[in-house]
Amino acid sequence: MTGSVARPREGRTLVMGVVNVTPDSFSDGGRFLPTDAAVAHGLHLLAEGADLLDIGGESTRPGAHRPSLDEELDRVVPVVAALATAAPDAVISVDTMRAAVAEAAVAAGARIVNDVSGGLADAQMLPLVARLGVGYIAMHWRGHSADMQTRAVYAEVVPEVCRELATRRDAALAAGIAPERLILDPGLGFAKLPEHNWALIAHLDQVIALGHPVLFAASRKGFLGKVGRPVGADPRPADHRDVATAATSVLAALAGAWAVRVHDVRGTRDALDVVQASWAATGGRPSTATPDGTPDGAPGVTADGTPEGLADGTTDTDRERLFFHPRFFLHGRD
Ligand code: PMM
Repeated sequence: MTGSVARPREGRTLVMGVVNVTPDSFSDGGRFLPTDAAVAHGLHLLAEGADLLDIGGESTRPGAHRPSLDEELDRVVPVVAALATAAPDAVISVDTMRAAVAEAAVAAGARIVNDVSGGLADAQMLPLVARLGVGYIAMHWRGHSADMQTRAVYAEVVPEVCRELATRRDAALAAGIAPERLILDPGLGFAKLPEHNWALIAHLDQVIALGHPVLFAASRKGFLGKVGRPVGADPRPADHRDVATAATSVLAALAGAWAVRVHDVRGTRDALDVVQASWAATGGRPSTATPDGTPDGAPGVTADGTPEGLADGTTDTDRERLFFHPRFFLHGRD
């Protein structure tokens, strides 16, 4: 991070739990491919404190090949539908680059489309999301996973990623996606070498300065397997990277990230609770008042950091307002 420490103006950094319904994701491929296993895992992550669930049916690990549309639909839609029924309060995101999958998942209960291609993989995606009126996560991306690492070429990674992400932001807004429903993501590990990921982590404030909530997704990625290891040594295996992941989640929260996308929800919540507690010691959560001191009606958070209104009795509309309220997701520097 550069400059002073920043934090979300309201509330805490949210935790998005990963449910990969794939045979080949790098850290959990195959474990949650059966629908029942994926649904049970999603419910487990919610019980551990996930604020959102991200359901995906396509592995995007470097070198991965794409499933067919039908395969992806068959993996994702029954899981979204079952989770939306079993946990009607859960905020479900669908991790897909295909408009047809996004449309079916939203019909089944998803409220956010997480598109790692930022609208580049499917020309129908941005207009579809605009029409559906759901949340949209646009990630920095330079091409499909099969050969994306050949595109990890930057003169200056941070300004280049910010510039390319700003282009996707502008395309999303031009397609009619409401600005308060747009979330940006620097795309760690996608066409990026370890040094690129570290530069983006160190300068996450510049991504946040693009003016939208930022999703940070470092969980168990390869560069975390190499950190602290001697040159030439085997990297830590993916399921031994959760402590390193939690450390990056703390960095992201301090920088003002909106949410972190992680496999280990419980450990992440513990780590982010530490951030929350340290903020509490310096005066509690920031006020929801406007800069001139008048209340603006924006949602606040309860003492434990839960967004107000997420308790029983909250309507869909209220919840949408809480999760997408522009001020709730406005981040800035103190
Ligand atoms: N990374 C993966 C999958 N989906 N979505 C967003 N928005 N950002 C990411 O960095 C991202 C993603 C790959 O990780 P996984 O195989 O563990 O899900």
